[in-house]
Amino acid sequence: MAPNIQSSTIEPEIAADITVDGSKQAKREFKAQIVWRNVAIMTGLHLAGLYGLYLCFTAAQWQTIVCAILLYIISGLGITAGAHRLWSHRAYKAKFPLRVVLTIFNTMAFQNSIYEWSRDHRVHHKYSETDADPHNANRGFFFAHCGWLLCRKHPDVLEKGKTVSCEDLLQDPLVRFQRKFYLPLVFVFCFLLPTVLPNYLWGESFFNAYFVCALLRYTWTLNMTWLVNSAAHFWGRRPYDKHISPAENAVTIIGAIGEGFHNYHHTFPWDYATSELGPKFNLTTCFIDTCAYLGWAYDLKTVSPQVIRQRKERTGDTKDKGPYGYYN
Ligand code: ST9
Ligand code: ZN
Ligand code: ZN
Repeated sequence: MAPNIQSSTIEPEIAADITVDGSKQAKREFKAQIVWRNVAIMTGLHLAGLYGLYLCFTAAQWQTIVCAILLYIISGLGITAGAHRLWSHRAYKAKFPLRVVLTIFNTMAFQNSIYEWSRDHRVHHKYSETDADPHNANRGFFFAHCGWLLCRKHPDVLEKGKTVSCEDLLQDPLVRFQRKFYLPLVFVFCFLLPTVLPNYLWGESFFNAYFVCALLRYTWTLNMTWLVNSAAHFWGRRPYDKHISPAENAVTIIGAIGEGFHNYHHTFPWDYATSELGPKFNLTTCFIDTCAYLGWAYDLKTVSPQVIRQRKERTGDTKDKGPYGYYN
């Protein structure tokens, strides 16, 4: 988002390189710069989300709560089936009507434009757990979760990010349109409609609808997404590649509607199902399968069971059978 923002410098981090003679030499000094505007907005948003949760138990109608849950799933699909599996990884192809639906769902999620989200995500996969990874988990749980959105990016992200091609994204007119009119579209789909529809359809107050269906639902969906970068890069089994941090994480498998099979996903990022279990425990895969049945999604990419088995034998942690030891 807008780069002309107030920021301040915190603890310097020295990146050191080992030279040929073995001595350490300071290569470059990197000072993380906090963006206070983002800190203020995110703090306010989370406080408002908590107030929305309070309203769920005190004042909101049950239809409003059901609506918030549905909007969490819908906007979540805009990230998982849209920005992630379709646009970032090209794990399947989608016809125009499905891309329109996913663009609307994605805008409702307000997690940066499809272009920006996919660019950061491709860089995350290519330079995972290095300074060039926008949410480098080696900088700690909080940084990977949301700290990376509260400070300026490491110079390596910008520098090495240039090596990651994103031209294909801009060839999609919907991606270009969403990027061009991003903030007005976010206002309509993330905040206005979730506030107005509950009032129009079942007479909920604008106040309750705004705090529950817009702010609480948005905060919740953000955190379920962020957990994939934080929790699923720290905790869980690694049956496919024990040498990488991403793990099969049960909480995010459910909360991020199928995106928590993260050891599998980083090993086979092109698989549209993000898991060898197919649609099991994976609402997003069920959604894409349904779209494929309707003819809206096609060319679904998968990995053969033989390749998966060989990879598990070669690099997997043999103690780890997968989530809950479900498969081997
Ligand atoms: C949000 C995103 O929450 C969440 C993403 C999560 C990803 C999860 C992935 C896990 C797998 C999928 C699981 C899905 C599960 C879903 C479950 C759902 C139920 N490469 O960024 P700027 C260059 S957003 C190459 O401003 P600063 C580029 O030239 C929340 N180049 O950097 C760019 O200019 P332009 C709401 C790059 O100034 C320029 O640098 N949004 C790259 O350091 C400046 O870029 C917010 O809170 C790159 N990767 O600012 C907004 N990146 O764009 C927060 C940058 O014109 N963001 N460049 O081409 C900001 O305010 C700022 O971005 C900043 C950094 C302060 C963080
Ligand atoms: Zn990851
Ligand atoms: Zn990915």
